Amino acid sequence: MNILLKDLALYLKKEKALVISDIHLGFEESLNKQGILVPRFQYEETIQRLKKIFKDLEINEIIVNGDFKHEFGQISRTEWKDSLNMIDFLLENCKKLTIIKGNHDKIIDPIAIRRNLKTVLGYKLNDSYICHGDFIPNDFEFHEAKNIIIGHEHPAISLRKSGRAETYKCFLIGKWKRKNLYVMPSFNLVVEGTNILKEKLLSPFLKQDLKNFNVFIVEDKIYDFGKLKDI
Ligand SMILES: [Mn+2]
Repeated sequence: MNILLKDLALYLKKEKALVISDIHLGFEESLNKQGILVPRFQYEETIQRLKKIFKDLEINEIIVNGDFKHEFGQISRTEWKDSLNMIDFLLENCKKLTIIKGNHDKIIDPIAIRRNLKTVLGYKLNDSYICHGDFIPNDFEFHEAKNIIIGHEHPAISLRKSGRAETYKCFLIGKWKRKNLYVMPSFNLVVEGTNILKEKLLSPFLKQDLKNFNVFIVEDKIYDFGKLKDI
């Protein structure tokens, strides 16, 4: 198996490529603006969590699979600072960095240009194609790929544990047409995500019966929870 689930990231062994998705930098600031008082730990916690992942792997390239930052319409001062610092940190840990545009990244280009990076809508690595998942691509490379890796959905699953419901970030792995589909959890450490057992899903890749999808919960390690229909 070439694809390894590593904490909230996905690692392509042969290519030594690490994929992370949906960091949503600036999320706490946007909550603050709506009057929700949360302290701001996101940037530092994201760096620490990434460091742990980097420690165990040999990484040639990193792919940020969309929604690098949160705000749609503007770049706040915190976002400028955090985004540039985060890009620099990622560049220190790989030889090549690719930023895929998500639906929250309408104005990521001014930030990327500062570091001479181009943004793309999809990225092919041998038989895997990485795209955000807010739309279904239609290019040759997408159709050729055997594995599709998406983010966007922020899958999480709510389970009862001694009477209380706890929500966990998770990977979903199943089929889309004849391809293998990998749905990654978000790297937004402020919130868990969308409870796939209850909430309506967004991605056009997931407008299908998901009962045969496998669920992998991310906790201190990755737990194989079997098929969604059995949970
Ligand atoms: Mn998204």
